[in-house]
Amino acid sequence: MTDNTPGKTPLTLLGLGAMGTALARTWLAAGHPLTVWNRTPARAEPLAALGARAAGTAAEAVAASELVVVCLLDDASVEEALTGADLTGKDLVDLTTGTPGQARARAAWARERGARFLDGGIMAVPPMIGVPESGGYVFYSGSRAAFDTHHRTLAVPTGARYVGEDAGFAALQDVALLSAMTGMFAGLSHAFALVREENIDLKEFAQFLVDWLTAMAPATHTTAEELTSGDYTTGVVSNLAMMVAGNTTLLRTAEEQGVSSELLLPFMDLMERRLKDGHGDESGTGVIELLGR
Ligand code: FVH
Repeated sequence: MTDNTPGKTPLTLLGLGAMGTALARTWLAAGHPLTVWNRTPARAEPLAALGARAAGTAAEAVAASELVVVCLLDDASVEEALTGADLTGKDLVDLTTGTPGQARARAAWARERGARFLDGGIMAVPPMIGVPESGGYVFYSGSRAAFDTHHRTLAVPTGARYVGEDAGFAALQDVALLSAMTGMFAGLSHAFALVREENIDLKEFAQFLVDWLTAMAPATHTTAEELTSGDYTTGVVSNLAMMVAGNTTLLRTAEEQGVSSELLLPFMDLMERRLKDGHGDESGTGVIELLGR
């Protein structure tokens, strides 16, 4: 059965950790016949009570459905779980977080075994699964035909965004977003460290932070436009020379507050290098030139 036939597509899910369990619950709630397998069998029991069929081995679980979803700890666990399973004619969807290189290698590995392959990068945490208004989604890349066949089933737990035939693109964009998030959390940590010892209402301050970051976020589009055009100097609102001068105030404030600047310094060092290279009239986009290949 495919998404083009009446009824609910049966599927198999390998991996019942926090994410796998959340996914499984939504497919069961939507009425999809679901076969599950987990290395530690006890984790399948609550799902079996909800109607899932618990397979004794991964190979048996794979044999049960044309659509096989894996959501395991890492790529090594995918290899381990699928060794010995017959993937001929299967559509393998790998929601395990990994690198673009791992996704491309896994795609080739699956194709050699007769399967179509989709890699998925989950942009959600388990409580967002099955909650459409949470804004969660999964990036998918790899076989367009497999995505088209199973789009409706894959979109049951959370949104589904297909980003290309290159199997590495989902992981690449997943990791790029997670990397941006890491920078955001670094900034938030520094900001809270600056104010937390003062008589400042941290909950009110949190709202100031959210409002400010929300107001700044659209600058992301300007960065994309500048990178696309290669022009970093036209219409610049805040130039690099001004920002580097402003960094002195950020660093002195950290010192006054007794807070380490270690989260800020690597980025500030790059800004200074770009300025020294003679690009003071640019926006901050030129810093990216110092990072890439
Ligand atoms: N949870 C989250 O917030 C994030 C959100 C974004 C996406 N990630 C990725 O999703 C993958 C699974 O994450 P998870 O939250 O389900 O992880 P755990 O709860 O730790 O469950 C791990 C499952 O993997 C099984 N497992 C581990 N090693 C092996 C192995 N060698 N062979 C077979 N299975 C293995 C483990 O089994 P068990 O410990 O219960 O026996 C769990 O089923 C992950 O890539 C996140 O980065 C989640």
